[in-house]
Amino acid sequence: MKAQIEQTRIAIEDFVITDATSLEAFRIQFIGSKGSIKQLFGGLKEVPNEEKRAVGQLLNELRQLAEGKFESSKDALETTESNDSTIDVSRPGEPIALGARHPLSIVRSEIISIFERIGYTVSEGPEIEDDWHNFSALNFPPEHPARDMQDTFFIEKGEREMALRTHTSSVQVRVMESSTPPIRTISPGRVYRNEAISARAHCFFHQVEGLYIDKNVSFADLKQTLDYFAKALFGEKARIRLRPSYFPFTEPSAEVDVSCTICNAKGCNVCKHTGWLEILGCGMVDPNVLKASGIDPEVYTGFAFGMGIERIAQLKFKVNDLRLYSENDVRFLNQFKGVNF
Ligand code: 2NM
Repeated sequence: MKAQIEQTRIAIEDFVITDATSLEAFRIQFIGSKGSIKQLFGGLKEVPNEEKRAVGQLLNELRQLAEGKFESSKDALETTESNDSTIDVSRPGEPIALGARHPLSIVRSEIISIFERIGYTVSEGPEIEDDWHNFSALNFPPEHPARDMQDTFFIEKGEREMALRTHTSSVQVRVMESSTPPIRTISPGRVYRNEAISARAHCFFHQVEGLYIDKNVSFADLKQTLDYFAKALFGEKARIRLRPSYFPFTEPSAEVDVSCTICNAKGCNVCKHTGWLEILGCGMVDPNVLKASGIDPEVYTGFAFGMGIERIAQLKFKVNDLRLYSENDVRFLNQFKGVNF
């Protein structure tokens, strides 16, 4: 009996199962109701009483061996079968929902690309600034209203008082301090103002400011640059006009309007029947600003300009509420699917 059990054990181990047919043959030969294990169990009654216990245990182990081999072979066959026959590789995939770029990102990329074409680099700086880079170096007098708590978010940072930058001109101060002219750079970035949130104002928005410093840079260079920019952004038909203005960091200063692209300057709701849309501020960098950053105003001159990305995006995409830019409502964002820059 023990010899028969041993033979069967070897036969089980040597049996090669490669497919469903050999699996079934294995089951019939060893596990089935007429299989060899059943027969061996049948012979148990012939075994002398004092050996029954030991032989019974050997038979149980034999059955476990056969059943274990059967189950694991069956599992292995099922996974290989599904690998090579149940997956239809020609079936079309499930569509993946595509996102859209944010309108402010689209417009920022477009503005950067327009200025990169005429040799401007992109510079970035910290959003938490000191008084020097945000105000003093930019010729803001100590009592200027922008330095008021009502207009600027101030932060205690250790011993020093810091502020959330109110414009990216602070980045340009850092560029002027750390390099020598010629300088041609734009600084896109987020800026903060202490304002109540409404359709027309937000406590943060996005700017691109530009700076060009070299020998003999003139106001005419500024006008040509802005004319090129307006035509590149709004189309060849766009024209610009400059109105005198005031900024602490430029002298003279101007505000720039572009001819209304919506009504072709004929007059509509968006341009309030003026035919013109305000898009940016600019001017010749004040000699005090150059001096503060270590650039000699007797040798160099420069121009600077600044614009709000929200404002440009509003004109390009007819967005009528500033809050839409930061609410992340997918019904708003999905409208920019496929709009590329
Ligand atoms: C504006 C308008 C006019 C400006 C000035 C400077 C700097 F750093 F050179 F002084 N950067 N940007 C500037 C000038 C910004 O935004 C409406």
